[in-house]
Amino acid sequence: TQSLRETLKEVIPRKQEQLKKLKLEHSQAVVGEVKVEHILGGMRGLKAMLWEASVLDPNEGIRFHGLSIPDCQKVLPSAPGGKEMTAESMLWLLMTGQVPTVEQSRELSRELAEKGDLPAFVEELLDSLPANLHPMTQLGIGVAALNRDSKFQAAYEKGMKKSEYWTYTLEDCIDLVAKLPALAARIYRNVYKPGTDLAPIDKNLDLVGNYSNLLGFGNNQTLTEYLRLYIALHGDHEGGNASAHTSHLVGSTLSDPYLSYSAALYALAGPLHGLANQEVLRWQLAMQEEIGTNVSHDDIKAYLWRTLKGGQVVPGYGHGVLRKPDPRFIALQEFCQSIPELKQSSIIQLVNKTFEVAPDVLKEHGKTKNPYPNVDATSGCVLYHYGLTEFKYYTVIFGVSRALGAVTQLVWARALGLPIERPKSYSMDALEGLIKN
Ligand code: CMX
Repeated sequence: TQSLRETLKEVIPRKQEQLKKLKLEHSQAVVGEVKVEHILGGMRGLKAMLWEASVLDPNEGIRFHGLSIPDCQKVLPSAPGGKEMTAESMLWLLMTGQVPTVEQSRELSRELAEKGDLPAFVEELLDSLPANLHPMTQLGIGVAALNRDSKFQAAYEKGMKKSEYWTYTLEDCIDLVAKLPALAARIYRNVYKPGTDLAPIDKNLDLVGNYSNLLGFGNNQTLTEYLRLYIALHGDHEGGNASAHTSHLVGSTLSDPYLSYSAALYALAGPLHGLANQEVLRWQLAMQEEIGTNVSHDDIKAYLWRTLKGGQVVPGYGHGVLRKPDPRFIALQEFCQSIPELKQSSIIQLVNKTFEVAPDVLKEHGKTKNPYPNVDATSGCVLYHYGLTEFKYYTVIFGVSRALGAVTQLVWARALGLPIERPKSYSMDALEGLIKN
């Protein structure tokens, strides 16, 4: 059976050829235009990045190498005894464009588990951080510190060839993904369960199985399966979103994967991006507290208007690219509907009811280009239902997941020899000058 490295060695030359041909034959082809609205509007919709693993369609949502979420749910291997796709199956698909066999996916699980322990100095560093430092800040610190052992950086210092960049990058990326559960779980323990023991990493478990175990939820199979689905689904969302783009930008300077992904985490930590899942729960719980559990559609409508009239955004709704309900939201909702206990949960019912009302209210409000829910509208509720109630921690789980896509692109960017990013900027005066000419 072919390993991940062997598969990549086969796939990469084909992609390198494809890039060569694109450069040679189509360098001057026009695929869009740059308008002032792009420069003033956060570059929304501007076609300006190469990103291999996934492409986001405004109506259909995300496709990973052409596979939709339901496709992935059908074909990607699950963990022993489970049904949901595993993080390593998704990682394999993102990296290679191929669906791994069960054996390949299990082998990758084993490698990740074997590399999962943290260096002692990183454990000590995390243990020294104050419990009131946001868990996302801690995660970024931990990930950056792992770069002491960067194989890419060490090889760069020795003077490796450009053609070898991707191999060392890949080793760092695998090490980084392997260590995320221990890192993220140690932060959870330190902040919320001080003094308790952390389980050792089980070499026979998949990445998320171990993560759930380390968090202290290993006995809850439903939550573990939910986490597998959640982490696979959040893995990649093409390249322009703030976290993926940050990792790509920093990586383009040949900073190693640890520094690149640490930077990405701080983009994910913003309330308009990954922090939204923490905000959704805070907002839904405040709604529950204000109007009770047995709420009517009219109650929710009134609450939504109070949020909007207060000048706030409705968290979990809207998107920079999507123009329909997020298929990741749908997949997580379907998971909830398939488990009777979750179907009965008051917080999950409230999320559902909000979904029945919010799009019309947002349409009437008339600002957002997308009045539908994104994945964050529901992702925290199952965690909350099963007792993972510390919602400041939720973005950390997103952070464990988003590494899958970010590290994939780091490997591809080095394999394809992509250059340092350096777009052109203008002052308003200079822009006015451009417009006049
Ligand atoms: N509630 C209220 N107003 C909203 C809104 C929402 N959920 N979503 C967008 N708008 C407003 C914007 O603030 C903007 O208002 P101004 O013109 O006053 O600045 C206007 O509608 C147009 O915005 P847009 O083009 O539709 O959306 P953007 O591409 O600028 O922003 C996003 C996208 C996600 C930041 C925005 O929809 C938002 O703030 N949503 C709530 C936060 C959220 O759920 N974020 C998570 C996104 C998924 C993720 O990255 O994890």
